[in-house]
Amino acid sequence: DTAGKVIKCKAAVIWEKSAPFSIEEIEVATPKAHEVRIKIIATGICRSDDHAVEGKLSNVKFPIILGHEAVGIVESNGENVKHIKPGDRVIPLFVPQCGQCMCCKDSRSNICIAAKLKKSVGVMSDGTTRFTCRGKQIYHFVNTSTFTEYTVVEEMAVTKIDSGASLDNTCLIGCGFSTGYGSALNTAKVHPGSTCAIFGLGGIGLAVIMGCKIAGAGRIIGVDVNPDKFNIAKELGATECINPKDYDKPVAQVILEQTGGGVDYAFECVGHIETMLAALNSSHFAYGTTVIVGVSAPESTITFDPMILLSGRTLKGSVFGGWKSKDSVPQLVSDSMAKKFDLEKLVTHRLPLDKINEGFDLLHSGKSIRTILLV
Ligand code: NAD
Ligand code: FXY
Ligand code: ZN
Ligand code: ZN
Repeated sequence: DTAGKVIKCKAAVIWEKSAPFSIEEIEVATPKAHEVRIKIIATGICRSDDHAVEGKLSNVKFPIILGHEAVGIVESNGENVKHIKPGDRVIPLFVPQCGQCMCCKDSRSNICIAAKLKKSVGVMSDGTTRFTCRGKQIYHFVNTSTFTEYTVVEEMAVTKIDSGASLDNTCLIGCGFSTGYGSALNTAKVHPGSTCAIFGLGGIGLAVIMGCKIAGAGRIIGVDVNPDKFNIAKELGATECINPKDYDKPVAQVILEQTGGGVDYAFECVGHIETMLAALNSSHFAYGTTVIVGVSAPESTITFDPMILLSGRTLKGSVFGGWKSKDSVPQLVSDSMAKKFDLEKLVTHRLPLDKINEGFDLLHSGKSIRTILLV
């Protein structure tokens, strides 16, 4: 029985910016009040983890334990944890839902104030961390930190899921699947018969396609500079795919020409300013909506003629697909168990946690969609 004791276990630590993952023995402290200690079973590799390694996410501090897309089992609770008990299957939530703040209480938003999206400093609410390694404090990542056998999160950043849910690809509901799927359904609110363009066909963009398809979109245009992604995009519902490298004019112009004036909904799932502008410029005047999902480098800015918006386009952003996390994740898990969508389509590789660096190599080479690390 480990409850009430410090746990020594294995984790993948990043000691400094751009360094490889180092498999280490760490100590995981007991959870304090309102905190939950979780045994991680499976965790996916998302491009945001790679952004963090490369110092492209604001306020990430090293050394750190990354990872935020996971499924696991509660090992023990701190005091005053109300709705979760040891043994429960859970998904950690990189966007928490405190239920008390003005954003949680407002039906228009899923971004809880406690998410501290732009100023998360990698510590728990008491200002300390629950991880140490070689005598040093190790920082947490976006309320989760899942590239480890055990983690500690706030109760508001974890939700109980069905006790029969798989302890494998269900991890994708913790980020990639839900982010893309919800961007189509909640943020864009794709309507039947509409035309959609998806820039970037990684885990996020492909999940957007799954959402567009379920919403009944008539045309779904996948855009990627890596044509190896086109088969899977079409299998999931893309009606056509465009490689910008095949044209000597801007891809937005190609899309305007092929759609008779632009798309109803454009999604940016890369994280580059150029593709954000291309998405915006490929949306139809008078009613087109563009959703930014990709995360750009800190301090980057975007410039465009305001006439773009004045003439009827809408530009918005979406974090975690607009889902209020604690409320929605259990239902998404149930929908997955009911085969409403197939998470396995997004999984290309499985590796043990020890081989995490190979998993990131696969992401860099463009060979993987999602790699699941089995912890
Ligand atoms: P990924 O690397 O698997 O996919 C990105 C895709 O974009 C790749 O297929 C790549 O070939 C393609 N691409 C690169 N340059 C391109 C270009 N110029 N034009 C068209 N396609 C191009 O990444 P992912 O895990 O799918 O994540 C995508 C983005 O979404 C990242 O920036 C990530 O940080 C972000 N993200 C945001 C949220 C959120 O809540 N908003 C959640 C998860 C991930
Ligand atoms: O991939 C999932 N989450 C990222 C770590 C952060 C996404 C939103 C960042 C907004 C500042
Ligand atoms: Zn992610
Ligand atoms: Zn809140």
